[in-house]
Amino acid sequence: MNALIIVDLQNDFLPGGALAVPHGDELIPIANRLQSSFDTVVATKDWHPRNHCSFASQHPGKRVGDVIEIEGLPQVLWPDHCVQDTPGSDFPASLETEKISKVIHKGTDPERDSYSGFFDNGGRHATGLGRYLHATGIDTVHVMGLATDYCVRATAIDAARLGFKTFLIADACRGVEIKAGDCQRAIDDMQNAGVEIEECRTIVPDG
Ligand code: VGL
Ligand code: ZN
Repeated sequence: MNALIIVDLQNDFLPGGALAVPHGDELIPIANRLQSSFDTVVATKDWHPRNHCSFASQHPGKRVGDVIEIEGLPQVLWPDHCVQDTPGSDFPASLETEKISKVIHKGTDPERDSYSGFFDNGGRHATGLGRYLHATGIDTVHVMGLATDYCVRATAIDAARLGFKTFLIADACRGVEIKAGDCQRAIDDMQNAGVEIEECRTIVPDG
């Protein structure tokens, strides 16, 4: 059984949002079109408290884009984004959500970030996504969403590590690309972790 994992397709990551990913809005019709090809559709939401440690605003003297250390891990500082229960953390209104059977909220602990939909960045706390997919009989996952070089990368790598046959739907992702080449490096990292790369047309041939 296969599942589509839609990563962080939320207003704040779309053009006009607090942490806009270029062309992120192009993924809405793509997600709508892909969903009917899957047994199960799940989505992750970046879901931060107002005082989240990944926000530059919480670190006096630091700026967006600075990298600090949190619990021994490098942490990029972001603008405030995807604050729980704000419009920025909602799915866009035009995203079809009826088929989404589970929404996993991540990044909820103020003290640690969670790029992956499966675990926090230290790998210490599971979100419940792995357990849910196993309980649903899923052995294969296809990952799409935002952003290629952060949460998509981490989610796909963890899925492969957990033993799911894992595909990245490469043209159904968009990246932040702070540094030129970040998206390609992320794709290389995913491939090295055992993730297979595919494109939408292998799933919806005339889409
Ligand atoms: C993300 C940066 C900060 C993502 C989330 O969804 O890729 N990126 N929080
Ligand atoms: Zn975040």
